Amino acid sequence: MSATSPLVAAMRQWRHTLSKEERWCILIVADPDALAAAMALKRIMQHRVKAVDIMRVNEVTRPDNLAMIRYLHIPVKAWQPEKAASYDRFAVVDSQPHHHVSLKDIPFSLVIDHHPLPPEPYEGAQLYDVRPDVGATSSMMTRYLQGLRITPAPLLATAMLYGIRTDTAAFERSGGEDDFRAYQWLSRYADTAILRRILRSEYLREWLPLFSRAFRSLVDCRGAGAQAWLGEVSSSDLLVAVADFFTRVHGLRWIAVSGIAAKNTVVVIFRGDGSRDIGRMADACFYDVGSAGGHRRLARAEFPLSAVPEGMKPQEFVLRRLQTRKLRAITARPAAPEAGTEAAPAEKTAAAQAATADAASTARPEKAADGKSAESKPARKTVSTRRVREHPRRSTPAPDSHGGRGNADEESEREND
Ligand SMILES: [Mn+2]
Repeated sequence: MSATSPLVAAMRQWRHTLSKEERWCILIVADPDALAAAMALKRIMQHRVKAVDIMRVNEVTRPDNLAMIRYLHIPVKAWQPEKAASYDRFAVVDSQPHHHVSLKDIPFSLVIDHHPLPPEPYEGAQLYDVRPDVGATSSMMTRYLQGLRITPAPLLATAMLYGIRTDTAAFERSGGEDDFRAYQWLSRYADTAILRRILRSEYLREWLPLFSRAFRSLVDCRGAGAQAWLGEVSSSDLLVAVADFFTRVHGLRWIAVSGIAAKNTVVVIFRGDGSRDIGRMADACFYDVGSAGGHRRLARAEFPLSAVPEGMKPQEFVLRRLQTRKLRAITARPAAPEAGTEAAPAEKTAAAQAATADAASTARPEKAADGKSAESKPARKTVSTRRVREHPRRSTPAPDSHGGRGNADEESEREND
């Protein structure tokens, strides 16, 4: 209590300066934490100003975030810079002015955030609270609500709970005492049925035909595994969403979901239960045609469509390799006598990073440690006559991290912060 009391005092003081004449705009880079923090700030300002609008400077496309806005009735609108003149004052939460081009030149009166401090101090804000040691801005806002003796309504409490949950990956990735206590307190007021509904909003309606393709094409592979072919997809994220779905099927030890993503590239997304090293399997199946690798439970391979022999369908090519390839020895291979302990670090790195990025969209992201350690090793050229490409393709990381989280939309940049 005492540790944050000066902050609460500052907030109280700031609240006294609010004027009924002023129209406020809260700008956010929309993700669950930002949306929740904006709702909380709006609640704190309620009845003390003429109007408060919440505006987002990015698009929202993730199904769970769309569900959050919809079920919690969050009044967020797209920011239109030409309307800036209709506001007297601006606030930003869960971001700082230097984070986004649309925020850069706006004179903010209030900044509350938990991302790292800016390179140069921000001048001009009446209330400035940036604490990188906190797991979520929603946790900071919870402390303010408590200090101001505001009991959050169920929808606000649910939003903040979801904000904390998302930013900390349910306390698996980050989150300290402040976040934990905030979470406990908010839980008393939140609507758990709505929270569950949001958590379960993993798919968009327009993705359903892909699932139908996945079920129709599903074939068993090497005993307890399976593969599904989705054909052309607009983004490899969709392959990730479908592959993640299959991890819920008990008895399926691993799944490979593949399709043709942009630019004639075949992408194979692997998910496993950990009973076998799926990263090594991805490597074994596709190392010689593109980039392939990952971790024990997550992996990814990418190769150009041109690597598929003439007269063979890409799905046959993928299946044949999945069924017949043997794992490569982890120790030195004849073609590369200087080999370290890992096979083909260069390829592994790109694919492992991509696999890690994919994982950001799942509830339990794997650590990036493997990818990083591979990165630190010198890249070794693989001598192979079958190689199509000398250099591993850098696959685009999946946008969805809540944090982490796809960047055509809100998550793309920061979903996982
Ligand atoms: Mn945040």
